[in-house]
Amino acid sequence: MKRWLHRPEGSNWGDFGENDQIGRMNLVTPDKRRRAVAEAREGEVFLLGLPLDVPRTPLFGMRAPPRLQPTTMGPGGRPLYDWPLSEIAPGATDIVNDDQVQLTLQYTSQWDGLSHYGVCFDADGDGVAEHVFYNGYRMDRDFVLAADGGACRATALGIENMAQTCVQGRGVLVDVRQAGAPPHRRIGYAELRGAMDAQNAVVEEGDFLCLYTGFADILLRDTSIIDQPALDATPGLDGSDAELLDWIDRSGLVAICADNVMVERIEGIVHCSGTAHLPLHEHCLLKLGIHLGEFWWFGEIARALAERKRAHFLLTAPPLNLPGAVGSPATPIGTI
Ligand code: UVW
Repeated sequence: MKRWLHRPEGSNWGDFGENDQIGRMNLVTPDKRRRAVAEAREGEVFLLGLPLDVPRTPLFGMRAPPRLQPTTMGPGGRPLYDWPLSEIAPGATDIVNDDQVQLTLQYTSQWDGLSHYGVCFDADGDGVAEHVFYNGYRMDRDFVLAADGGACRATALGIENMAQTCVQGRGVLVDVRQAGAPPHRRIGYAELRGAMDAQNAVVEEGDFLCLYTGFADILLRDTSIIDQPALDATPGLDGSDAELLDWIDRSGLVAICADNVMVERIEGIVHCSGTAHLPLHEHCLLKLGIHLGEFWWFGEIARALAERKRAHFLLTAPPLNLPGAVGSPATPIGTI
C-alpha cells in the first residue's frame, strides 16, 4: 500500500519497498557481515554500553532509572525472593530469586527506533500536515495511543523490526574528542573528515559509524559535573551542516552510534519556526531510516584500537526484541 503522495526532500522513502520498516539496515548483507567478522582478528571483546542504571544527566528528566522488584505470587502478592521450592516440591533444597523491572527504554545506552522520531509533514498532499515517520508511516494510523496514559505501541516501525536483522556489522570508530571549535564543539563534515583521515577510518556502505566524543567517560568518572557547561564542552554532530548530511546520505552508513546524549548538538530550547529542532534526527531517523545509538561507551575499545592503529571492528548490538517499542536499551559488543 502506498501511504504517501509526497516524500520529504532528500528522503529515501519507498526505495527499500513501500512497506519497509528497517531502512538502511537493509544494506547489512551477508557479504558486509563477513567483512565485519574479518575485523575480529584477536578475539578481544569490549562492552560498549553503560550500566542501565548509571546516574545520568538531568536532560530528559522524564527518563527514570530502572526499578527492580521481585515478581510476586499468590493472593497476598508474596515476593519471590529467597523462595524455597520446598513450598511446591516438599523436601526440595532449591532456593529461587525471580525479578521484574520497570525500564525506561531510552535511559542510558540505547537505540532510537524508527518510530521514535517523526515530523509534521503533508505526505498525502491534502494540504494538512500529518505526523509522519520513516517511509510515510503515520501517528494516526500506525500507533496505538491510549488517551489515559495506558498502553501505547507502534504497530509499524517497532524496534522488533530492527531486532530481526540481529544488528551485526562493521563498526568504524572515529575519535572526535578534540574535534569542533569551542564553545559549542559542533562537528560538521570538515571536522569529521579530518578526524577520519587522521585515523584511517573508512566508512563504506553497510557500516556503523561510532563517534567517540568522550562524554560517557565524563559521566562514568563523575556525574556531578554533567551540567550544561559539560554538555556544551563535548562535541556532537552539526545537523545544520548540509555537507555532513549529504555525506551521511552518500556514504551508505546504516547507523550512527555515539557516546553522547543525542548524537547531534542542540543549543538548548530554540524556536525553529517551521524547521526541525533536531535536524540530524530528521535526516537519519525520518528521511533515511538510519538508526541512532546514544549514550554508548567507547573508552576502552578506543584505546585498544588506537594502540593498534585500527579503526574498524566487529559490532554486535541487537536491541530488545520487544514488539511495539519505539526504542530499546543496548548492550553493544565490539570485537577486535
Ligand atoms: C529525543 O529525540 C527527544 O531524544 P533522543 O536523544 O533519545 O533521540
